[in-house]
Amino acid sequence: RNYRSRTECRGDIQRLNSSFLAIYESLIPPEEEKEKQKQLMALLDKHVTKEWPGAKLFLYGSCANSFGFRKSDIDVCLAIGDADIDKAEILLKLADILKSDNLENVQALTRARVPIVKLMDPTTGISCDICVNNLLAVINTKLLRDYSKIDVRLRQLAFIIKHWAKSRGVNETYQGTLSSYAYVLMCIHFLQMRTPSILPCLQEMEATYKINVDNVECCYFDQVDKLEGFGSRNGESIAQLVWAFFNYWAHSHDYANDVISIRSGSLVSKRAKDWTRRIGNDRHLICIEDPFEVSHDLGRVVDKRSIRVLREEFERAAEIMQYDPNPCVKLFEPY
Ligand code: 3AT
Ligand code: MG
Repeated sequence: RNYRSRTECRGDIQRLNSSFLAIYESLIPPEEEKEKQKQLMALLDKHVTKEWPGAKLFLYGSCANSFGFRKSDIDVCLAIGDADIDKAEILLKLADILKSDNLENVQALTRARVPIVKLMDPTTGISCDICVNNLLAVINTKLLRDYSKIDVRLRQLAFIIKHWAKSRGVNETYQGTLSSYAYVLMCIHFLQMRTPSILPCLQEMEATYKINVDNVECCYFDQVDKLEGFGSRNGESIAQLVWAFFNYWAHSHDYANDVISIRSGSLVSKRAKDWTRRIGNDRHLICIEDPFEVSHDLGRVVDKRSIRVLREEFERAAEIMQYDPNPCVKLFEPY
């Protein structure tokens, strides 16, 4: 096999656009789902503000960042002003309150990495995880949503990549592969790096949004409606981008030296971040910098075994995109 980066894409690539767009369309959640989410949020809000009058609930993750598929669970963050609270205590109390309402499978998981209350609402059929004071996730959700408004190709690409990752079993952090959040960051970075670029770097522009959360300064240009047409100098289609994305991660990315960074809109070196060696469980075999918690590598879940699985999957996908007469079947074949 030829492991070198291919610069020549197959000649009939444009023929594949309609299949990718059809897959994208089929995964978009219908409007009714938004209504049901609001209904459940209103119910939760009623209980929460009764017990903690100053508290607020925020949606975060895929139900709010615009990268969610239909029938997804929702992620909710309970923001209680006080930083010194005992999260476990709050979650146990919250679970008690919610059990008394018509909600099912209410459980407090206080020892999880991110402690949560889980529940299912039989009225809307929606399952939901509620965490406490995870405000950085609320802010990174807004950043992702803002990026998605600039050029529709981001949402299309990220849907295809997430769908591929879920089909191929490489979207499982507990098995050492990557989170959906990490895949979306990879897509944003990839579109920032096209020539001409399809996405700008919002954190390098004049900040119109500034907030300090957990001692992290989060600021970026969020007036994205002013950036309409930003990517229009680049005419690449979704099929070309999917091809190039897999080709990049299969054959061009320098895993030994580079960190992808949407914060800077470029690659940064592992050496500059001191991510060249294993520290504790952080091996840094594929490096994806969090846009706000910059010491945080989203690739840290990846180990010696799973990096091979991931790279083989990128290579398989690149191969299919280059040669398969009907890539949309093979690409998403269950593993
Ligand atoms: P699914 O559609 O549920 O697969 P998602 O967008 O909800 O995808 P995740 O389940 O990976 O994504 O994570 C939920 C949110 O939590 C997304 C992001 O706002 C936040 N998040 C996840 N992992 C991290 C992380 N390692 N650091 C900071 N924020 C994170
Ligand atoms: Mg989620």
